[in-house]
Amino acid sequence: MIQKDLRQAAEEVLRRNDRGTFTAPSPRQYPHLWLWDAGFAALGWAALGDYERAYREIRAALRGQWRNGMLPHVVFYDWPSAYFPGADVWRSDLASEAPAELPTSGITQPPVLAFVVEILTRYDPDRGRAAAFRREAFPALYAYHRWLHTARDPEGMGLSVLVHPWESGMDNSPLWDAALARVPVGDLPPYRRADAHWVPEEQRPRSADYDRFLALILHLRSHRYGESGVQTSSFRVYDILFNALRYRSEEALWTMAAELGEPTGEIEGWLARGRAAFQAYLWDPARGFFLDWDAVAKARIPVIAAGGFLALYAGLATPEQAHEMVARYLTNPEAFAPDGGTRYLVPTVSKAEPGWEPRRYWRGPIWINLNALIAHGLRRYGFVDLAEQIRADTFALVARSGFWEYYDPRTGEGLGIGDFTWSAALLLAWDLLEIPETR
Ligand code: 9WN
Repeated sequence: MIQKDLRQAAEEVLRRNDRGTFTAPSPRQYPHLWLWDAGFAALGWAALGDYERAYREIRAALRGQWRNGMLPHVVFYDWPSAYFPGADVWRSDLASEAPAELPTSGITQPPVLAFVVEILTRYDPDRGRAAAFRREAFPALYAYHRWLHTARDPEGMGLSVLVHPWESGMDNSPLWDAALARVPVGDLPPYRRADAHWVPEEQRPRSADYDRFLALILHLRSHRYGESGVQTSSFRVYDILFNALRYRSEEALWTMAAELGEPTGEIEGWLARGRAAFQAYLWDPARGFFLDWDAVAKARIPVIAAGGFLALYAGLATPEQAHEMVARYLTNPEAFAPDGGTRYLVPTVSKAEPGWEPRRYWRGPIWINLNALIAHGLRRYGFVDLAEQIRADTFALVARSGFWEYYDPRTGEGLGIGDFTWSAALLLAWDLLEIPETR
């Protein structure tokens, strides 16, 4: 149960960030629609009982869909703004597949929408409305996943490749350090970051990262966001978090297809290939952990990051693998567990990583979306007490500091931007993320 005052405070954040059509992750720092944020926001609205508003959030995300099926990571509602890189940098109008009237980015983000829609329509007490919304959203979700398996699986791996760190949602994770170092920066046009206006610079990515973020956009843009840009990108990785959420979404897509009387065969093929790929390419037996794969270096990325635990949320680890990951890393004070220095679960990166920085964005701090997904994954494998500890830590962080974008795992101090939408939404919707089989 969530305390009444926390619930009220979370609701206030959602209402303040509500722009009508969509919920801004933060009206100051991120004034447009972001793809996975929209999924989490929709869950928050549902937890408040406002399913109409939740469906409107999903519709707003789907309205940005490209004709090839891609769901862009930003839909520039309320453009212009001070956000960098804005619609004028992305120039989706150069791509023939982009929506004509609505500027968007040209890359995607973790595919959460299909499982979010399945959850929303499972809990909506108005069964007629739920069935109608499933029917409405299904074709767009299906087209998106087909794109993830075609345009984004050029090597036939059974996994989707990412061509920009922003597609992972974990922008400057140490996971990307080596791969980003190889990205040629070339002659960049002069630009001004807007992200360090509201947030101290030392909590954000470094300038060298931003140069590469921009260089990668300009590369993809010069290919009009077509497949040739994907194939020639100097940054190509297969990420656990992204592909685990894709798998979880495809399970949900399968459930919805079966109920709607749609064919399920293609989805079953996606699931089988995804499951096999996790074992064939991503499990590292020596380290006892799932590791990302760098398609340019043709090697595993030897960084232990919290995203690895999302294999549990998707049910993609064997029970033995789950036990090894938990014993060697999650409950190990030298890796993720509290050690006196850190006091809360789950830092984004193992403390043993040389790239660990407890206050800088995706390099160490705690994020509430990862905590919620990790906790429900642990429940799926029977680690009920550990799941409860993560839940208690997360609620303690919010009770101590409020709804921040991320938190210092040593002190619990809130970092990044305040009144952050998904931190509020997922506190409300924590239980909605539960995997049906673990109930
Ligand atoms: C770039 C909106 C987004 C989140 C990402 C987070 C951050 C953007 C940025 O904010 O990324 O997409 O400008 O830093 O890393 O996960 O979706 O909240």
